[in-house]
Amino acid sequence: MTQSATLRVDGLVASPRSFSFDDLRAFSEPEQVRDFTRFHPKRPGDGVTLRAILDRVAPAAEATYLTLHATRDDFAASIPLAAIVDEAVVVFELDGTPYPESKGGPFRFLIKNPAVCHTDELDDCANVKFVDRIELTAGRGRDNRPHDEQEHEALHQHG
Ligand SMILES: Nc1nc2c(c(=O)[nH]1)N[C@H]1C(S)=C(S)[C@@H](COP(=O)(O)O)O[C@H]1N2
Ligand SMILES: [Mo]
Repeated sequence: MTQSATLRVDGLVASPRSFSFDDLRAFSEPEQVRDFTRFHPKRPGDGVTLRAILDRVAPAAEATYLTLHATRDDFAASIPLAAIVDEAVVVFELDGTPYPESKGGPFRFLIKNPAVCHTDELDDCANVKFVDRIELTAGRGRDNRPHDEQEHEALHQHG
Protein backbone atom coordinates (compact mmCIF):
# COMPACT_ATOMS: atom_id res chain seq x y z
CA MET A 1 0.00 0.00 0.00
CA THR A 2 2.74 2.40 0.99
CA GLN A 3 4.55 1.71 -2.27
CA SER A 4 1.72 2.95 -4.46
CA ALA A 5 0.65 5.77 -2.14
CA THR A 6 0.41 9.19 -3.71
CA LEU A 7 -0.14 12.73 -2.57
CA ARG A 8 -2.76 14.55 -4.64
CA VAL A 9 -2.51 18.33 -5.06
CA ASP A 10 -5.60 19.96 -6.55
CA GLY A 11 -8.23 22.67 -6.15
CA LEU A 12 -7.41 26.14 -7.47
CA VAL A 13 -4.31 25.14 -9.44
CA ALA A 14 -3.51 25.17 -13.14
CA SER A 15 -2.06 21.63 -13.16
CA PRO A 16 -3.52 19.28 -10.56
CA ARG A 17 -1.43 16.16 -10.10
CA SER A 18 -0.37 13.37 -7.76
CA PHE A 19 3.13 12.74 -6.44
CA SER A 20 4.58 9.36 -5.53
CA PHE A 21 7.58 8.60 -3.34
CA ASP A 22 9.70 8.31 -6.50
CA ASP A 23 8.36 11.62 -7.87
CA LEU A 24 9.35 13.46 -4.70
CA ARG A 25 12.70 11.74 -4.59
CA ALA A 26 13.43 13.05 -8.09
CA PHE A 27 13.06 16.71 -7.05
CA SER A 28 16.27 18.74 -7.37
CA GLU A 29 18.70 18.90 -4.47
CA PRO A 30 17.85 22.52 -3.50
CA GLU A 31 14.20 21.42 -3.22
CA GLN A 32 15.03 18.56 -0.85
CA VAL A 33 15.02 19.12 2.90
CA ARG A 34 17.42 16.61 4.40
CA ASP A 35 16.98 15.70 8.05
CA PHE A 36 14.08 17.53 9.63
CA THR A 37 15.65 17.11 13.09
CA ARG A 38 17.47 20.38 12.48
CA PHE A 39 14.06 22.06 12.86
CA HIS A 40 12.58 19.70 15.43
CA PRO A 41 14.80 17.21 17.29
CA LYS A 42 11.98 14.68 17.71
CA ARG A 43 10.88 14.62 14.07
CA PRO A 44 13.36 12.65 11.93
CA GLY A 45 12.84 12.33 8.17
CA ASP A 46 13.59 13.82 4.77
CA GLY A 47 11.24 15.77 2.54
CA VAL A 48 10.77 18.44 -0.07
CA THR A 49 9.75 22.05 0.40
CA LEU A 50 6.06 22.91 0.10
CA ARG A 51 7.10 25.58 -2.39
CA ALA A 52 8.68 22.98 -4.69
CA ILE A 53 5.37 21.08 -4.81
CA LEU A 54 3.34 24.24 -5.41
CA ASP A 55 5.72 25.26 -8.23
CA ARG A 56 4.69 22.11 -10.10
CA VAL A 57 0.94 22.67 -9.84
CA ALA A 58 0.84 26.46 -10.37
CA PRO A 59 -1.67 27.82 -7.82
CA ALA A 60 -4.26 30.25 -9.21
CA ALA A 61 -4.12 33.89 -8.09
CA GLU A 62 -7.44 33.39 -6.20
CA ALA A 63 -6.02 30.60 -4.02
CA THR A 64 -5.55 31.96 -0.49
CA TYR A 65 -5.72 28.83 1.69
CA LEU A 66 -4.09 25.43 1.62
CA THR A 67 -6.17 22.60 3.04
CA LEU A 68 -4.46 19.40 4.17
CA HIS A 69 -6.64 16.30 4.12
CA ALA A 70 -5.90 12.98 5.84
CA THR A 71 -8.53 10.53 4.58
CA ARG A 72 -7.22 7.78 6.83
CA ASP A 73 -8.57 9.33 10.04
CA ASP A 74 -10.70 12.10 8.54
CA PHE A 75 -8.50 14.93 9.81
CA ALA A 76 -8.11 18.29 8.05
CA ALA A 77 -6.36 21.60 8.59
CA SER A 78 -6.66 24.76 6.49
CA ILE A 79 -3.87 27.34 6.61
CA PRO A 80 -3.35 30.73 4.91
CA LEU A 81 -1.18 30.10 1.86
CA ALA A 82 1.03 33.18 2.12
CA ALA A 83 1.95 32.39 5.73
CA ILE A 84 2.83 28.74 5.12
CA VAL A 85 4.47 28.69 1.71
CA ASP A 86 8.06 28.96 2.96
CA GLU A 87 7.49 27.35 6.37
CA ALA A 88 6.51 23.79 5.54
CA VAL A 89 8.03 20.54 4.35
CA VAL A 90 6.35 17.42 2.99
CA VAL A 91 8.27 14.55 4.60
CA PHE A 92 8.19 11.28 2.63
CA GLU A 93 11.35 9.39 3.48
CA LEU A 94 13.23 8.00 6.48
CA ASP A 95 16.57 6.23 6.12
CA GLY A 96 16.01 5.84 2.38
CA THR A 97 12.61 4.14 2.70
CA PRO A 98 9.01 5.44 2.67
CA TYR A 99 8.10 7.42 5.78
CA PRO A 100 6.52 5.00 8.26
CA GLU A 101 2.86 5.21 9.25
CA SER A 102 3.96 5.16 12.89
CA LYS A 103 5.34 8.66 12.32
CA GLY A 104 2.43 9.84 10.16
CA GLY A 105 3.63 8.55 6.78
CA PRO A 106 3.65 7.83 3.93
CA PHE A 107 3.40 11.64 3.66
CA ARG A 108 3.55 14.02 6.58
CA PHE A 109 3.19 17.77 6.49
CA LEU A 110 5.58 19.45 8.94
CA ILE A 111 5.89 23.12 9.82
CA LYS A 112 9.43 24.26 10.63
CA ASN A 113 8.50 26.30 13.67
CA PRO A 114 4.90 25.59 14.71
CA ALA A 115 3.09 27.42 17.49
CA VAL A 116 1.80 25.54 20.53
CA CYS A 117 -1.47 23.66 19.84
CA HIS A 118 -4.51 25.89 19.15
CA THR A 119 -2.66 29.18 19.61
CA ASP A 120 -2.18 30.03 15.92
CA GLU A 121 -3.17 28.97 12.40
CA LEU A 122 0.37 27.57 12.03
CA ASP A 123 0.31 25.36 15.11
CA ASP A 124 1.51 21.87 16.00
CA CYS A 125 -1.98 20.52 15.26
CA ALA A 126 -1.46 21.47 11.57
CA ASN A 127 1.44 18.99 11.29
CA VAL A 128 -0.96 16.69 9.46
CA LYS A 129 -0.12 12.97 9.43
CA PHE A 130 -1.09 10.60 6.58
CA VAL A 131 -1.78 13.62 4.36
CA ASP A 132 -3.07 12.33 1.00
CA ARG A 133 -4.51 15.51 -0.50
CA ILE A 134 -3.47 19.16 -0.50
CA GLU A 135 -6.29 21.32 -1.80
CA LEU A 136 -5.94 24.99 -2.69
CA THR A 137 -9.00 27.08 -1.98
CA ALA A 138 -10.29 30.67 -2.00
CA GLY A 139 -10.82 31.26 1.70
CA ARG A 140 -10.60 28.71 4.47
CA GLY A 141 -11.44 25.11 3.65
CA ARG A 142 -12.17 22.14 5.88
CA ASP A 143 -10.50 22.28 9.29
CA ASN A 144 -11.30 20.00 12.21
CA ARG A 145 -8.28 20.72 14.36
CA PRO A 146 -9.09 20.73 18.08
CA HIS A 147 -10.02 24.18 19.44
CA ASP A 148 -9.15 23.75 23.10
CA GLU A 149 -7.53 21.45 25.63
CA GLN A 150 -10.62 19.31 26.05
CA GLU A 151 -11.03 18.60 22.34
CA HIS A 152 -7.32 18.03 22.12
CA GLU A 153 -7.38 15.47 24.87
CA ALA A 154 -10.30 13.64 23.22
CA LEU A 155 -8.50 13.51 19.86
CA HIS A 156 -5.28 12.11 21.28
CA GLN A 157 -7.16 9.36 23.11
CA HIS A 158 -8.31 7.95 19.80
CA GLY A 159 -4.93 7.50 18.44
N1 LIG B 1 -3.99 12.83 10.42
C1 LIG B 1 -3.83 13.44 11.62
N2 LIG B 1 -2.81 14.32 11.76
C2 LIG B 1 -2.62 14.94 12.94
C3 LIG B 1 -3.48 14.70 14.04
C4 LIG B 1 -4.54 13.76 13.87
O1 LIG B 1 -5.34 13.48 14.78
N3 LIG B 1 -4.66 13.15 12.63
N4 LIG B 1 -3.31 15.39 15.23
C5 LIG B 1 -2.62 16.67 15.13
C6 LIG B 1 -2.28 17.23 16.42
S1 LIG B 1 -3.56 17.88 17.31
C7 LIG B 1 -1.00 17.32 16.87
S2 LIG B 1 -0.64 18.18 18.28
C8 LIG B 1 0.13 16.65 16.13
C9 LIG B 1 0.86 15.67 17.05
O2 LIG B 1 1.93 15.11 16.35
P1 LIG B 1 2.84 13.99 17.05
O3 LIG B 1 1.94 12.85 17.41
O4 LIG B 1 3.85 13.59 16.02
O5 LIG B 1 3.48 14.63 18.24
O6 LIG B 1 -0.32 15.95 14.97
C10 LIG B 1 -1.34 16.58 14.27
N5 LIG B 1 -1.60 15.83 13.06
MO1 LIG C 1 -2.46 19.50 18.64
